[in-house]
Amino acid sequence: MSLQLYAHPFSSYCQKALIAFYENDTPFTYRTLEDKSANDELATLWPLKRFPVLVDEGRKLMEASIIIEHLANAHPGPVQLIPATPADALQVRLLDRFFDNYISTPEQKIVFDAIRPAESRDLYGANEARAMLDAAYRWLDGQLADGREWACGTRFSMADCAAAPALFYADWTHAIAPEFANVHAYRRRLLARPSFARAVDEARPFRSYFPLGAPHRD
Ligand SMILES: N[C@@H](CCC(=O)N[C@@H](CS)C(=O)NCC(=O)O)C(=O)O
Repeated sequence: MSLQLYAHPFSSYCQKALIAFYENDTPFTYRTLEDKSANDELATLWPLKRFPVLVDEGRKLMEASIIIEHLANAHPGPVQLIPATPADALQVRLLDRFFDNYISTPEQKIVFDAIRPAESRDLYGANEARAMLDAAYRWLDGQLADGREWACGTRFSMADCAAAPALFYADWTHAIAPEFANVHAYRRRLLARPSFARAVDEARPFRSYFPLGAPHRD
């Protein structure tokens, strides 16, 4: 039985997992959540109804990072997204948490706040999220100042899978200030990586879904 990935092309966390599949040309069946049947199955598989979800021979794997770790363990390919050395793997997992918790989470907070009814908006929380993004951009810019190509050095890793869609949508939502030139350059490198370029292309037909209005650029 093939790997079944329940995912939507426009979802940032799905893109994070898809990058891992594309990096290693790992075959899978794409259960796109554009289809009602896949949506109905997802609700049964994972009552929290968050995606992506992977099913591998009946085993359910939720959370994009867990899916990537599972691929590395059970379906390894030539691109090793989790380093073999424990200390290096820990650094990758730290940066993976950074992109999820301090870039994607505040980015989604701003987007979800904007689509609430006006009387239920949380201006204080949205402003906190913007401040978190600015602090995260600044920290990341400092990390990248040593000229490293990818989040953890010379090798593309799970941290970059997390970074690519996180920075893509975060810049649309709360622009990365021009002063953070290292972050802008890193975002451009991520966009040029074939695995992420493919995910971005697959998501193009769905740009009208972006609640704040997608800009006319990547
Ligand atoms: N922590 C989860 C987050 C997954 C997540 O939030 N996915 C979004 C799409 S990017 C989702 O399921 N949204 C559906 C909803 O909010 O109802 C992960 O790392 O996979």
